[in-house]
Amino acid sequence: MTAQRFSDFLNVLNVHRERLVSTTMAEMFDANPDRFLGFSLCLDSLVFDYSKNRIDRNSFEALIDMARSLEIESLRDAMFRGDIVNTTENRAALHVALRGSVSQDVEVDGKNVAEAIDSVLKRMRKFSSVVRNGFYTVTGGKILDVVNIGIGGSHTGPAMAARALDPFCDGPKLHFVSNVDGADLSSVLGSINPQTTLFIIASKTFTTAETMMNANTARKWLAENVGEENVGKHFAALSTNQSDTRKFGIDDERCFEFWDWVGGRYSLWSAIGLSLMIGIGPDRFDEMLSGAKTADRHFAEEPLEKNIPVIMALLGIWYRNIWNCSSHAILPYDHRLAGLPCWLQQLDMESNGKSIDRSGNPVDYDTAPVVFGEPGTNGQHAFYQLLHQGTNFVPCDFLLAANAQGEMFEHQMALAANCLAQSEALMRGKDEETVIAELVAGGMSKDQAKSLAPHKVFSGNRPSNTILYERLEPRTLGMILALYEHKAFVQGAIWNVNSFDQWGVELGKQLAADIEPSLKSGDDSEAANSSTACLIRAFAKFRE
Ligand code: G6Q
Repeated sequence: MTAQRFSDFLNVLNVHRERLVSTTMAEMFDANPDRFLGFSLCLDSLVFDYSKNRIDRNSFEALIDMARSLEIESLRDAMFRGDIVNTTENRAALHVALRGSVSQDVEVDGKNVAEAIDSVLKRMRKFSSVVRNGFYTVTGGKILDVVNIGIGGSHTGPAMAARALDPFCDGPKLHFVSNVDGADLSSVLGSINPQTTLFIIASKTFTTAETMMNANTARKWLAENVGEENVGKHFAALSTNQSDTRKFGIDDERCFEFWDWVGGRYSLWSAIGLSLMIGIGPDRFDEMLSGAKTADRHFAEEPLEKNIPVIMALLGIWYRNIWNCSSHAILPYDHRLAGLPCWLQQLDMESNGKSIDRSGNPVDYDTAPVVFGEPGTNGQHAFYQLLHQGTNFVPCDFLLAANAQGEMFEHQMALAANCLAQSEALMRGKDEETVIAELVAGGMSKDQAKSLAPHKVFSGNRPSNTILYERLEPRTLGMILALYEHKAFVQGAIWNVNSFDQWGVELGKQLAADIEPSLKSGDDSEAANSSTACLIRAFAKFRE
């Protein structure tokens, strides 16, 4: 029997769409007042409400059947076993091992994974404690500022988590520099004292152009300020490439290793988390790992129909492939999660923004949607117009903490009310009759009300998930992030793409290396076309 493919299920799912297309979610709630109970799950201190989706029991079961037929469970088990799931790079994807979620005997290249992780974690704990306690001294004494220099996966995770866990950051002040745009580095350099700063160069390869340029500039700046002989102690490195970290002048004792089986965008849990660990302390970092482990266990053990990341993934696929939604909004009503949409953008779009399947053939269906978002309520005053009245609906994830850290009661109630109101408004909408009645009650003539009404109608029936959690603590953050990682995994497995490579970022890098000399010299003769040539010329002119 030939293996089943995702496209084999599209017809079945489309039949469910046809059946549901004229049924509203509001009608489904009316027909089943207990709908929430049937379409929600709890994990630890987190509630996942997916009842405001355009599904009924039959379509939900069809999605689950599809996941089961496409052997999601065995693909998941292969990842947890350390099989080569990243086939184009011939690597395992063992980020789950970083939170202790794989068996103790998993080996890669003859080396025990759990032992390797444990030994680096121990060194990270020791180093971060010494830095936090002020026992690691540099030119000006103890470390007061830590600057993480990295980009992509070596930046987004720790920067997002440091912001999310800011109330727990009781160590040196954390800064993050990623962009090759000098504005990024210079604004940080302008705010720190070189004598009391530790730079952490976070780069798996230690060859990434932006990171190395920022690292070299920081090194020069330090040498000018503390003397070349003192520079070394102001640096630590997080990398798989120890020969280059040595060449840069960083002692092995301050080089924290990770491995090629940790993908960049999955690396927060590895040595890449060192800056965060210095900020929040090793115990809280452990709590974050333990939250992620709880999500791992849930993903690995719960049946598909009770499995939060599986359901998140299937709903995403339902909207992407059956309802043609090309975007997905991440709406944290938790200001500290402001970096989450950006982190998820990379996670989803780099993992699953692919059009070639795992066997090298073009896919004949859509894959990852565009992910975007802003913290509530800021987004409400910007792009929610489109969410409520745009021509296509955008599936949304709302995230809400019941308790805020350092809470201001009135603010928290207003924030939470807005969050619940938005998902309700998206679902319920407002019909023309109601709009007219409201306008007339407000003193408008019936004719005026009728002509204005179409602009004020909300079609409603727009789906969303809500993730409600007790409080944004390290453990909760770990759980939320790992749930989303597994969601991306399941989507990639169903779309049959390799979620762990990112060849799509290479071409631009190659061309930048070709173009940079022309920009420096102002000679456009090598430019590939008239657009690039003229832009090089105009650029040179503006710089005269
Ligand atoms: C993520 C990608 C990418 C990577 C950066 C930084 O999954 O691989 O975002 O993290 O390009 O790479 P280095 O850590 O090697 O500098």
